[in-house]
Amino acid sequence: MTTTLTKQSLLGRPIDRIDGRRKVAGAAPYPSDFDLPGQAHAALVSSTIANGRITRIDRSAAEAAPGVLLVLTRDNAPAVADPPMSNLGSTMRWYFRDDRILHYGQHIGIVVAGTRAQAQAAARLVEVEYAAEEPVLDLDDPRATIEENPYGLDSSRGDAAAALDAADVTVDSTYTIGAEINSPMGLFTTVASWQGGRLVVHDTTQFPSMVRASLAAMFGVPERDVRVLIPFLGGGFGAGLRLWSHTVLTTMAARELDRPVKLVLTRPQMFSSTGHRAASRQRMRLGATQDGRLVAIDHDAVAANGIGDMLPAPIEMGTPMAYACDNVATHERRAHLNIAFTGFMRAPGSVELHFALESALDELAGKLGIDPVELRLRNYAEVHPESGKPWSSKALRECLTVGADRFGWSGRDPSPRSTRDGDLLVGQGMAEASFDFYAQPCTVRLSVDRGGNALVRTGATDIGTGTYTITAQLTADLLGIEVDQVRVELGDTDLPPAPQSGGSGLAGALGAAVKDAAAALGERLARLDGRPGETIASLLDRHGLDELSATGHSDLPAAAATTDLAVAGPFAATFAEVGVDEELGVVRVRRLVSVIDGGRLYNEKTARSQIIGGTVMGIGAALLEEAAYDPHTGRVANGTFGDYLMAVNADVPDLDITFVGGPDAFNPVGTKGLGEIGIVAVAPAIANAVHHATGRRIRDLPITLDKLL
Ligand code: MCN
Ligand code: MOS
Repeated sequence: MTTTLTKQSLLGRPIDRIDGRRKVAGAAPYPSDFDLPGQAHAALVSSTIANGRITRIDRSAAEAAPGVLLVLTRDNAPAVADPPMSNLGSTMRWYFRDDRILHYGQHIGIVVAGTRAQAQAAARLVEVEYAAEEPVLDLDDPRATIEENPYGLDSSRGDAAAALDAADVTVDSTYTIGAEINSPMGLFTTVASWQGGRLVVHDTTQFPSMVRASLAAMFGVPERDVRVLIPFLGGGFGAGLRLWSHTVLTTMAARELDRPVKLVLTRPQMFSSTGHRAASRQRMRLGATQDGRLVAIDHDAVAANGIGDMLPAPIEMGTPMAYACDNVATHERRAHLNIAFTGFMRAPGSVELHFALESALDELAGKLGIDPVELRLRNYAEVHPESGKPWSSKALRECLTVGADRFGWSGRDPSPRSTRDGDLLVGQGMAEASFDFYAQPCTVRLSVDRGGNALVRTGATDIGTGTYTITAQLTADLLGIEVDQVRVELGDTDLPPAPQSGGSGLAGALGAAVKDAAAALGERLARLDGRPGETIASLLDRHGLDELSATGHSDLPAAAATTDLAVAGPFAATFAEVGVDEELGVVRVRRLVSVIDGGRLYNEKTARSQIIGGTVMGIGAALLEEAAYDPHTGRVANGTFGDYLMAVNADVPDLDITFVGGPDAFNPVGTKGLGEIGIVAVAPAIANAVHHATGRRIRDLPITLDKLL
């Protein structure tokens, strides 16, 4: 195409975020920043029991309270249709469908008033009577409804049972993880207004097209009459991948009142309204030969789910692909409990699997007397272990070797309790990880104008990952212009249809669509007979054209179905050093090295930020994060930022992050997802380091001090 090809590639360069200045100046509007003329404010009424039925609701005191405009409960709410299943396989269970209470904090009603304080005060005046039953909160509770093989992903190759029996050495361990709550900084917000039959919603979501489709179906309006806006999002970490009931209630209230309504969840409400990583228990059985060849993996997993809820976050999915092993069996179950509906939380399933698998491998390495890195290399899956196809890219070996080198792994004395630093026991552990990413079809519109500037538009959102920046960077690279000549518009479902920012899939899907658009535009420009080295601006100018546009599309799932490659996700190896104070049981992470294969990088800086963020979350998962349920009410008893502990700066050492690997052969831009892989190997690396330090194997996350005393 007719562009200047002399410049160096812009792709991969660590440029600053193009929206950075707006963000730090407070000029980037998050959902809670939107206020509409004439807007009223809403507050939720939530259940104070976790199991039972509503026997009576009395709205009268709330309705009589100052400033109250509307109180909606299931007694007076209009009927809505069920929402469709999203392409991530989840759907919302509409609470008002019946009088059942399924979990603590379930939304029972919405109160709308002139001010937020009035609405919140009145919400407390709604009287609710219940016929309460004891909640079922525990995975082991015999009253829990158990679903076998809920995703149809139970798998078997070879004969794992026979291979386990015949193995020289075996490990048989059970690992548990407590419930973890996605806790983005931005409180989830909905501002809904009906404008002449058309619904306009500012909503905290990672998946605007899904919210549009769901609200259209529920309220019986065509999709084109629903517009979802989310130009900036204050974090989601998966919480924004489902439609939640507060969005529906706010939309309903706005329609009933014919007035814009704004709802901002409170922090405690975030602990029961926007999903979480379900508690899980896994039994991992490994069999190996004396020289460290894996002959059997048997993986049994059970995870919690809400009652009547369906969320596909399978734990067993990555197990058969992890290592070259002839005999692998996986089984999964789902236990339906009186807990708030679960959601996706950064690397759902994969975090759980790798904690169990990588801890078990560490146990195996100890039994065999083989170095943990060497054990993984001996069982390296050179090709896809199930299909035998070559990977589209896999630099996991480099992750392991480069990581070991940077960490100084070879100097490690393998025996536990071998190293001290003053009062501390020092330990070093490692783990590897893989992750499947979910790119969905994406469409973009690309225009160039006579000034040589480009405009890229698509309905996806930027949840803090850098989508604006990498889109501008790729476009500039493809068109041979500067990054500041590209404007990017996102976060509006009136723009071309786009998938979720989730499943580490957006960058790949969007990039492929931009590349397609640039190629289409290139063809149109080529027909204008460019002169060698001529810029787009001059070409358009010479032909008296104001602008030229093209649409680009990507459908990576369709491409994956026909490729001869095994489409690989990203890979990682993490090495951790911890110091453990044995008298206090306190674990501190002293050093952490992660090496990542994310294929080709869009932007070395935003990519690194992704891995830093994932690593910090991983430290939280390893040592701090857990929702504690009150056994009688089912309430998350630590549902505030004071009580629910997450990793903060003081918990995080300097992080050493390196990228390895080259362009992926499947994705047209050569990239793989990066948003989730950073978390996956962190908790097992830390748990393995704690074992190396103390000789104690903690198989239950988080590793709180009571478990080490
Ligand atoms: N990137 C890159 N090179 C690649 C791939 C990605 O430079 N080869 C960088 C880009 O800056 C890109 C980002 O990584 O914008 C993430 O890309 P991708 O892996 O495709 O993930 P998505 O765009 O689909 O983002 C979702 C992902 C997920 S699933 C969770 S969970 C998560 C995450 O992103 N939640 C986040 N990172 C988050 N970061 C922030 N700030 N907030 C969240 O809520
Ligand atoms: Mo990520 S849990 O897929 O938003």
